[in-house]
Amino acid sequence: MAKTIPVLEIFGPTIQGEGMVIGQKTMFVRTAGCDYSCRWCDSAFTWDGSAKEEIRQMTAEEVWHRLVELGGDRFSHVTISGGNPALIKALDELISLLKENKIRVALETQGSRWQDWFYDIDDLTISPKPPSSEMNTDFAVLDDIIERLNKRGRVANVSLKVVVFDEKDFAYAKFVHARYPNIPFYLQVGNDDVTELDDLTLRTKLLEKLEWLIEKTVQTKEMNDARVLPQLHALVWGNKRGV
Ligand code: MET
Repeated sequence: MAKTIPVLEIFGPTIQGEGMVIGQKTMFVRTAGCDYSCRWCDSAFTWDGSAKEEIRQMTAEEVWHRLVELGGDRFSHVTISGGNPALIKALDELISLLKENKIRVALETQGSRWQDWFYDIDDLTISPKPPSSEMNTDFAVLDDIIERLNKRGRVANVSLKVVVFDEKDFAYAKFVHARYPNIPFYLQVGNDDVTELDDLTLRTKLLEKLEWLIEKTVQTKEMNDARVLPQLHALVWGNKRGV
């Protein structure tokens, strides 16, 4: 029997709003299930049980058919996010199928689990979580992940991204960047207001936080090679799901 993937949503084409390929036109596949429960998670429905009726166990072929049904020939890039997609070994078949169809594949994970298919991801964003998440980073696991990718010469396909809400998070970001100095490093403005429905209010708050994060970064010598980004999707569409 074909292996299945727990899928919560498939949508697009849209653009990637975050990280190393910000602005890239892409489709999204969001998997269910996470080993984390970040305090400010913007996709808590992937792990808190609130959307469990929406989870579909899908084969790689079924996911591909749905992507084509939605996107037709208007996409060449697919982003797999979650939840933590790195919990799902069975994603190997989907990744192979996408590549057979000349689709570039991006994936977002917190770096708490290794999968051999990490080697096949074109744009792999590893996003260890800072103190404000109330999660603890297992640096032995993260060291192992980065070492494997380094040994295979995957640096051009990988980035680290740390979301920053406050001073403690910024100190954590400095620590992570210094620990893996050869990996392209992104700082991202945190969104505290994942329930804010007024887009204008949200935009104003997020832009103020962006200004703060830029100021911190320009004043910090350890961040000379860092890139600071907002969540473009939050600025454009607010907290709406499926965009
Ligand atoms: N868990 C993944 C990450 O930390 C996917 C996005 S978080 C909702 O990057």
